[in-house]
Amino acid sequence: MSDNTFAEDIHTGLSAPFKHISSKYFYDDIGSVIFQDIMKMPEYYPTACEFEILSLQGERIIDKLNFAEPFNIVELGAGDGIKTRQLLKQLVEKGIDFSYVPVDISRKAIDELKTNMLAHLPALNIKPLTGNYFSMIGELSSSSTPNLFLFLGGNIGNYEPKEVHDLLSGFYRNMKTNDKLLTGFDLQKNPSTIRLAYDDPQGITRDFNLNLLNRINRELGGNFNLNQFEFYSFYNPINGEVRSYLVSLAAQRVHISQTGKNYEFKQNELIWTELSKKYTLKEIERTAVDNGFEVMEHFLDCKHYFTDSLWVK
Ligand code: AVJ
Repeated sequence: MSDNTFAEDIHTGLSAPFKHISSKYFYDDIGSVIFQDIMKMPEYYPTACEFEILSLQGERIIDKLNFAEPFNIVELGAGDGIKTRQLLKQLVEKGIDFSYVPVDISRKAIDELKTNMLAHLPALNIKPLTGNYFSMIGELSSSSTPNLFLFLGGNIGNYEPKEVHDLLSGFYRNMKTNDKLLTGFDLQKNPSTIRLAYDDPQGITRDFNLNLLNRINRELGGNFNLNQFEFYSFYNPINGEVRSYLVSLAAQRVHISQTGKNYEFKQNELIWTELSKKYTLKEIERTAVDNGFEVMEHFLDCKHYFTDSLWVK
């Protein structure tokens, strides 16, 4: 991603009637470290839930695929790979013939992941790919080797309904018949549990959000005063949406040298930073069918907080 795109997106988002910054910009080097801290918080349950699912039910997931060997496990947006490693470990130990194919746009991320995976699983057959999800899926599907595509971590929760459709129908179009897709969805649950996960008492999630303004200051020559902004997040149990914001504490003007523009904030004006949608199993099933897939099975953690949902084309 070039700095240019970042500057353009920030300019567009801060010029809109309802200001917004895409949550994809959370993950610079500093934001990625803060996200690691979020995943370690007791309030942030999704990581532990998906870790449990992949550790305890890996074998059931693989049995359900009914794939002839060799096959590929293709991970779209692999992150640090710790959860996926739980699944892969079980396959390696059983001597199953498969390749692990992590796909990411960042070459650096994928190189680090490879080193890390091999340190823990030296016998793993790993074939990293860099590039765009759709073209990589298309390329992999042109061979007769069966593919399990992984889209884990509940990243789908950050997408608006239209974006969910574009993403999943794009996956579908590029997959071949009988290939499988395993997607992580965070489930609706006690609203207080969700609220705490996205507005923790230590303020780690607040810092994660404020880092967006810091990043603009660092990379685009902005002059945001971080003391003049506050974090606000709320969960709406009626539609399952967590929406997160930065609130301008005063009427203020911010200059960004890379865009060459000033941005005016009214007192209490919001910058929307993230959607984290929580699903019901019914909604997941409708989402699958609307995009051409058939649901094979939901793999839930013991608290029923999270599901890795297995679909087939
Ligand atoms: C990485 C998108 C799964 O929405 O739960 C964590 C990011 N945001 N706390 C999520 C996040 C605030 C996270 N995902």
